[in-house]
Amino acid sequence: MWRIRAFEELALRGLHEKLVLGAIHPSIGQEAVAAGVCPNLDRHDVLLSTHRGHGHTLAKGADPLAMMRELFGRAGGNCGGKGGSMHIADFGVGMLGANGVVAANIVIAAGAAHAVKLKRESKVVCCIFGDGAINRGPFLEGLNWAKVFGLPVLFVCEDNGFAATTRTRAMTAGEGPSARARSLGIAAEEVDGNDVLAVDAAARQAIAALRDGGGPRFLHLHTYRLTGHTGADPAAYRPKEEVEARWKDDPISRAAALLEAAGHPTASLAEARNAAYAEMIAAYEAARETPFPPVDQAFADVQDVGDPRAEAF
Ligand SMILES: Cc1ncc(C[n+]2csc(CCOP(=O)(O)OP(=O)(O)O)c2C)c(N)n1
Ligand SMILES: [Mg+2]
Repeated sequence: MWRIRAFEELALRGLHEKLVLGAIHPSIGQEAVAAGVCPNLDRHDVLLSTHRGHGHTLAKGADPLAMMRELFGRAGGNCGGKGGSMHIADFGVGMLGANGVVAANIVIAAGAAHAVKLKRESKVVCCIFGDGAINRGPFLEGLNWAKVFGLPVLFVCEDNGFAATTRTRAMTAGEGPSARARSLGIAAEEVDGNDVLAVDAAARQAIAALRDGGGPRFLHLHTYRLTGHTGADPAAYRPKEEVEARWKDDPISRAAALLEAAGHPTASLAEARNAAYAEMIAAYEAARETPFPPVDQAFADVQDVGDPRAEAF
């Protein structure tokens, strides 16, 4: 969680210093979701993420330097510096992609899991999406498909209470994410998403059930976005007091308190924090010094459609 927090604080610094090209969506306050879910996946398991995907991607094992280069549009970024924050993919660690289209990753996850089934592979697929995504059509399509074909997908609803500037509750009919999953016969569990141990336990159990061939599972994790929707959003649509109160529920402080209560030395917690910041500061500085991709590579790898001029007619 410290590594994710440090990466995103550095990414925000990069935004303010105009090093980041495009928008970034920080997950500060939501780190227990990434850290609780993703380490339960093996390297070859598949992960699908959202526009708010830095934490998920890091926790799946992606290289922070490649990610920082991607945010800065530099050569050596995960996608050659051409995707940016919302399109980071790293197939080497099973990270199939962040996604700027809300809910699109849900149907892609169903497709990836169907491929796993057809090829008789042992992988599982994990799809993390926001609470806003459950109000788009692909949510129903993806869950229905996964259930009908008994596919190994863990659907994780990372519920931070907001869809951009809107409180999701006000836009959601019925009982919400878990109830919708259960209505399709998918086993669903609701967990405090700021309690990293609870998330870890629920994810471990659900993933074990997937590996046993039990079909899709659903986790509804309650958390809170402590920053604005994007790095540039002052979040004026919610009272300052609400955010201040939520800082008291910061998942990192909570985990640190648990560790200290269990007798873990405070000094070693500080060491872990310092190591995380040192790693991410080094990534930031190295990315800043990395050249942009060469101009003659501008269109390489951008779209795999053969030659559109020849094929259009
Ligand atoms: C199909 C689509 N509609 C609208 C948007 C604009 N948009 C970007 S993020 C977002 C809110 C998503 O909320 P949620 O799924 O809860 O994710 P969160 O931002 O809270 O992590 C919206 C509406 C989009 N990217 N894609
Ligand atoms: Mg949300």
